[in-house]
Amino acid sequence: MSDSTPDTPGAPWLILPTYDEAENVEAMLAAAGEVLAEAAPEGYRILVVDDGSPDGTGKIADRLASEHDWVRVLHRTEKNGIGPAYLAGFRYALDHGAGYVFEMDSDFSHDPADLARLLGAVRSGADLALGSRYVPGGGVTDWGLLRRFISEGGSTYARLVLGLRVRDLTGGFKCFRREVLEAIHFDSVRSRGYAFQVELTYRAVRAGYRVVEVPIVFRDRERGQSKMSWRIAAEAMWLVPLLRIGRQPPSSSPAAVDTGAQSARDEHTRTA
Ligand SMILES: Nc1nc2c(ncn2[C@@H]2O[C@H](COP(=O)(O)OP(=O)(O)OP(=O)(O)O)[C@@H](O)[C@H]2O)c(=O)[nH]1
Ligand SMILES: [Mg+2]
Repeated sequence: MSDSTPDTPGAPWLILPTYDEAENVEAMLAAAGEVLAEAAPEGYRILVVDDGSPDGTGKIADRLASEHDWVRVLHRTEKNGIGPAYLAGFRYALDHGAGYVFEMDSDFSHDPADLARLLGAVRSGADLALGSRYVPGGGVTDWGLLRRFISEGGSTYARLVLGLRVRDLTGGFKCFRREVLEAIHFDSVRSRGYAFQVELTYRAVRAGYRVVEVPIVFRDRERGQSKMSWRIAAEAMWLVPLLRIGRQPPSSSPAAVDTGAQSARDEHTRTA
């Protein structure tokens, strides 16, 4: 592994959680690496966080890390949910000087080309840019009615319960400015699945950070197995109201809050 290569302070780090993504991981790294090389020529890193995938995803990632100095791998011993995997990845990236941190699925549901637009939104003033399916210009392809209902219904439910104006709360394609993650107490984050995405965005808004939605089109995975389950959806149902009643550390600095659902293309800014 090329851990010896110094990390550029302030660089963007993309965290890719993987569980049984042997069919996707190499192409994913190549595609995302190409986009980041252009968007951040001064330096970038991609960190694969693998939970001991039985299909050998971690070994493929290790080989890629030995070939490219911008690839890093964090191995965890057991499948523990996407939330804990991301938190471990965030910690690693912050410890290595990341200035921006991305979340993205490793199954091509999120288009790596959109990394550039998310980074652009944060560089031009957002604290957290969300890839959003539910603002004009965004959407989903390939989904049946039931899956649409669960996703959009879940976002609407969380939006109403939490009193936010963000349209896509359950999506997992994001770019954080470093400071946003530093303000979140990782130890007190309890959710693992979709609720994890809701919880992080909620905390960012509560802490006074500016959240912007960038339209994206979400595609179904073509390779590998889905890990979405009813248990993950059910977790979101009961955890979201708990977030609202404040069983978490209070936000630190209530600055000007922009909770407005907004596409990066919109010129105007709505403030709460
Ligand atoms: N490290 C780690 N990664 C996970 C875990 N669960 C899911 N992932 C990864 O997180 C990303 C999103 O998970 P998906 O399986 O695509 O789940 P989903 O997006 O909810 O479901 P589909 O889109 O239907 O496939 C993928 O890159 C997975 O490999 C986990 O427990 N640990
Ligand atoms: Mg997926």
